[in-house]
Amino acid sequence: MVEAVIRHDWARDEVVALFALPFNDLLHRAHAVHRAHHDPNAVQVSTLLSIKTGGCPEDCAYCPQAARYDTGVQAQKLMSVDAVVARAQAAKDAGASRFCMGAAWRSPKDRDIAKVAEIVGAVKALGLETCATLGMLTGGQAATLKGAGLDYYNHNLDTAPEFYGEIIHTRQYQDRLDTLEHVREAGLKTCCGGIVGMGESRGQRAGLLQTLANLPEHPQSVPINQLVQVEGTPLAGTGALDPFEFVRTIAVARILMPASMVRLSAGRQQMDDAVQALCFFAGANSIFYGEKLLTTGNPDVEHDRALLRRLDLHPLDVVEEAGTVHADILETGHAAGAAGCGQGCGCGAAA
Ligand code: SAM
Ligand code: DTB
Ligand code: SF4
Repeated sequence: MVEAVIRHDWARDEVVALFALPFNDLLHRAHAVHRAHHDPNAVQVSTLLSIKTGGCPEDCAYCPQAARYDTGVQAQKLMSVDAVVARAQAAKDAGASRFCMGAAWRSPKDRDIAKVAEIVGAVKALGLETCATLGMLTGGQAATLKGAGLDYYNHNLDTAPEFYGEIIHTRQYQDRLDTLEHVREAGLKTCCGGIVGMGESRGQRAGLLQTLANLPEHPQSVPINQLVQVEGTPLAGTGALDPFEFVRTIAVARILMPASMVRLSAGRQQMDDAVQALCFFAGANSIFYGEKLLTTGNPDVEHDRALLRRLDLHPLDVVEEAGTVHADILETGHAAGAAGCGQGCGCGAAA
C-alpha cells in the first residue's frame, strides 16, 4: 500500500475534479489512501460537553447559541471544575478517549482562560485527551492552555473564503486563520474543519477543503459537520444536501489530508446508518459519542455501539491503564474499571 504524498499546494480545479469523479472511483481512491495511513477498522471516539452555553455575541447563521436568534437555548455560565470532571469521568467510563469542551464565546477573556486552564488540568488528570473550542485566542492564551495540558484546540474555518461572508459578519476569515496560527505556534494540535449543507456550491465545498489542506500544517483532526438545522437560526429551512454529496466531501477530505483524523461530526442523528457506513469507508475515522453535541442531539450510545459492532469497527486508543486489560465497550458498554460494571466481562470493576 503506497502512502499518499502530503501536499499543501492543492489547486481549486484539482479539488473540484476529485469531487467530480464517478462515485465508486472517488470512494476507491479515498479508501486506498485511508488504508495506507490508518487502521481502516478503528474509530476514534470523543465526547463533547458545552461548558459555557449560549448568549454568544456572534452572528454565525447556523448557530443555536447566538444570542440574537430565538432558538430556545438557555444561556448558562461557565461550569465548575467539579461538574466538568464528573462529566469527563462518565465519558471515560463509557469508553471515550478524548473529551472536548465547548464554550459559546467570541474571544475569551484572560480570566476565562485561567478558569478553563484549571478545568483542562483536572480533565487531563483523568487520563483523557483534552480538546477545547472557545473562540478566537491570542498567542498568550493558547500558550496558557498548552501549559495546562490541553492537547487539541478546535477552531473551524466553517466554509470557503468566498462563501464565509454570507454566513458570518461579526468576524473575518483572517481572524480564524490568525487564531489557528496562534494555536500551532503554542504547540497545540489543531482540530479544524467546517460545515456542509449551508447552501454552498460544490465549488465552495471544494474551497473549504482546499483551504484546510493548504494550511502550513494539515489539522491533525478535521471535523466535517453536516448543518444541524435549528429553528430560529437564519439557516433553518436550507435545502437538504444529497447524502452522497456529504460522502464525497468526506472522501475528498481524506484524499487531501491523508494522515489527519477525519471526523464525521455534527449531523449524524439526521443521517442514515448506511450513509455513515459509506463515510467510514470513504475515510472518516472519528465520531462524537454521547447523546448530545453542544446543544443539539447526537445518536443514542446504544445505537452507536450497535452500529460500530455491525460494521466491525473498534474504538481507537481507549486509554490504557497499567495492568488493566480494557473491556470492549462495544460488548459491555463501558471501559474497563468503570464504576458499577457487574456485567461479568472480567474488567474488574465493582458492581
Ligand atoms: N464559539 C466557538 C467558536 O465559534 O469557535 C466554539 C463553539 S462553536 C459552537 C464550534 C463549531 O460548531 C462551529 O465552528 C461550527 O463549525 C459548529 N457548529 C455550530 N453550530 C452548528 C450547527 N448547527 N450545525 C453544524 N455545526 C455547527
Ligand atoms: C465541531 O466541528 N463540531 C462540534 C465541535 N466541533 C465543537 C460542534 C457541533 C455543534 C452542533 C450544534 C450544537 O450542538 O449546538
Ligand atoms: Fe458563538 Fe461559536 Fe456559535 Fe458563532 S459558532 S455564534 S462564535 S458559539
